[in-house]
Amino acid sequence: MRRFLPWLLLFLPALAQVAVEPGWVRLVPPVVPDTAAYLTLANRGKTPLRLVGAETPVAKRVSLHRDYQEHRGGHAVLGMRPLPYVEIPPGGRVAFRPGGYHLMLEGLKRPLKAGEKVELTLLFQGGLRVKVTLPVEMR
Ligand SMILES: [Cu+2]
Repeated sequence: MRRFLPWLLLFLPALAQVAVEPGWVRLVPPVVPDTAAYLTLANRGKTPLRLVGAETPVAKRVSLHRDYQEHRGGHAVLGMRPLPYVEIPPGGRVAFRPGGYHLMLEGLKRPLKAGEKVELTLLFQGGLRVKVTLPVEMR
């Protein structure tokens, strides 16, 4: 136990800084290789928090994306752009939801099933890793 103590002291302040509120992963048809995960991140600390990426055992890659809508020649164009990071200000919260930020699970290794739980490890600047489990839902 004693040898774990320095590790705990190092990471507890950071762990206490981030609060993850429940989210979900979108159920997609088996032929679709990518899907999106949504959740809300709250920063309880006094310094900005940057989400820089994520990992999951069910996909080859996870990217940070933001949906956008533009008007071009009278047409509404929908798309999404990759982001290098998402910053949560001190005392603030950022919701990942359809039409805004999402975590793109790219290259699913197998089709996901409704109701199954997907493990996601959130990677923050500075090396903090936070593991979350999100249900797959049809919405
Ligand atoms: Cu995306």
